[in-house]
Amino acid sequence: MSRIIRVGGAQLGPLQKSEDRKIAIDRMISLLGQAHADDCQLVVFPELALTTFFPRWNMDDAREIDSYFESEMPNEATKPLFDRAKEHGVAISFGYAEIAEENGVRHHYNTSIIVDKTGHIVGKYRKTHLPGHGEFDPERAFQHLEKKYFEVGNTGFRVWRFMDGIMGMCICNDRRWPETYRVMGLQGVEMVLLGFNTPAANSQRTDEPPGLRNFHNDLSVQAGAYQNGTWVVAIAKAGTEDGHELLGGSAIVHPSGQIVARAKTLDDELIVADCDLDECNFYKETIFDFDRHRRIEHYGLITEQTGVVRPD
Ligand code: ING
Repeated sequence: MSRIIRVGGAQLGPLQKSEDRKIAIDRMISLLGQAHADDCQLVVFPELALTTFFPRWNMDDAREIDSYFESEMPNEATKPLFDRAKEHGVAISFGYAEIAEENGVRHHYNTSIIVDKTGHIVGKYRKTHLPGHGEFDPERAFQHLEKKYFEVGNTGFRVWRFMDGIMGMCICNDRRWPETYRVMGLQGVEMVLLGFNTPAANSQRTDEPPGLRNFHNDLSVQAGAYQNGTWVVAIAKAGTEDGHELLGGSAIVHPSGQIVARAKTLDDELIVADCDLDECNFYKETIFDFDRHRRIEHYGLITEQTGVVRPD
């Protein structure tokens, strides 16, 4: 038996600060059309797919900051994307900056959603691991102010029964933390959908060897896939935005940890793979049969302690 989903990874090239959402949506719809023509059933777009990666800019004006956020979804800008996906009968997932009103308080999250082929939002995830810093840092070659503009997500790492499998989401920096995948792995996840906007340079180590970021990107998603017996679909917004380069390297990773599809450019580019969810079973039933092999009596520090405590 097999449970094959043809997945399209819709990498986006750069979005300049001056380019509005319509440009992003038009390009997403074009990639969606390519995916539909290739019989994809699910299309995954990057983190913060609707705008430039604005955390690189130091802003203090609330209106300017909020101009990068969506206060409802779908909305006027994104409705064409929802409508076209429904027309094609294709499920989609994408990331955006979300303003959510909870108990009368407005919260700002780095969010991603899964939308089924009828246009209904079936899952929402809000980014847990916010990298970078919360205030302007003059020492850095460029800013990474996610801790300034976003709150830590309040959804946790959930999974959803979807398209005959179990799917989960994470966002960008989350992919570097093994806890991200393991919490979903403990819920039986078979495909993790994630988008990323990763600066190609290190703002704190300008002499970082070339290629190291690509290596860390692959290492993170391949390890997460293998160690939890799950597919991982990791899709970039790539290329140079207002002089700042973002990493490419979008990839679809098999539960074995092998990359089965990989973007070659730093532009809008569709990658496609037939992902058989039953390929997860061997790993979940043998080497990573958690119930048989894990020893939680020895893992206490992982949830009892946040930082490092060294021996005296
Ligand atoms: N971007 C980067 C990421 O985690 C980063 C930030 C890059 C942190 C490299 C550490 C090393 O891919 C986002 N948006 O999380």
